[in-house]
Amino acid sequence: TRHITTVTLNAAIDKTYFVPDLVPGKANRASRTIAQAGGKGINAARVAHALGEPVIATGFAAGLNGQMIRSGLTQEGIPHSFVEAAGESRTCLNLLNEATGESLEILEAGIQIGEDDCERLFTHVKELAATSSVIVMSGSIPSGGSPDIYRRLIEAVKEFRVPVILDTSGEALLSGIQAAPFMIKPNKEEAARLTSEAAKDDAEGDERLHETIRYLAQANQIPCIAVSLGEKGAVALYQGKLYSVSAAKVQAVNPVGSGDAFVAGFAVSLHRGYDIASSLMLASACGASNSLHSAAGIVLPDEVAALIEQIEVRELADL
Ligand code: TA6
Repeated sequence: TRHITTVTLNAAIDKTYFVPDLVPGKANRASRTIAQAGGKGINAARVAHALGEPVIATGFAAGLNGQMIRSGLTQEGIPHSFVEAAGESRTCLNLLNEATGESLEILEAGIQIGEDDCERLFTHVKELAATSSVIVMSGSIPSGGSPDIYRRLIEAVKEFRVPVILDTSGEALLSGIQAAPFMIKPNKEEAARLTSEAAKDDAEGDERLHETIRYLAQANQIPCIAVSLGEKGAVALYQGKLYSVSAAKVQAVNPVGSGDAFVAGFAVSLHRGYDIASSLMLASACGASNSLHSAAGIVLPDEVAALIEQIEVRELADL
């Protein structure tokens, strides 16, 4: 049977410090800490696994931290096969202010990777692509890695005709979309940044966002674009049709990783062959479920099922 593959180039040990009230310039004591394997693709793998679907997490892992990432995943029962690289995989900090619910993330740049590391990864991802239903590529590129690594990676797996979901930002996204992945999930600012002046007309608000998405899809031949709008849900374009998906109303405990969970919900939907409306609902529910848990990438299937009931997908009539 086929499996979902997640690629995390910049895997991390995610450390979450729960601080009763975070005060800059003071010694802040944590009431509790969590350390777990992280990075966007790994979080997505955790969600797909929680939903009961077969998944293999890959990417680069380096040094002792890399070993901790691997053994953490093994303990969680999440299959993995990372490519070893030199140095130490990074640590990412999430300082969660319990008084406000706000989180302050400090993300390290990550290991130095070279061309030979990339070649080894491409070879490995191609092996996994042969048996994959979906490939999720998420997160930043480790320092020193060439900005076109996602473009080349997507091109390397094209022959397998497996849908690729690319969830990254900045230069990495700009370059990655040139290889026309199946789906991207930029936020509003990112989507606007990707759009050339040509698409920026006088439209305001929602209309402007819809224009941006349409332009992005047409210019780059990306079949599915979901723009995340946080608490407002998401707007998605699929096969020329625009959809809005609402977000469930929840009291978030830790929002970090909700975007990764959204992507995972969509990947699981593709794996299961869901239609677009069901896919968007599952994605949105996974994002909400994630935010209800202390650690990133945690969703509960029953909770997800209950949250779906609150979520509405509407086809926007303006096309
Ligand atoms: O989305 C949350 C998260 O996946 C954290 O687990 C943390 O490791 C971070 O993002 C990494 O983001 P980056 O964009 O640097 O790959």
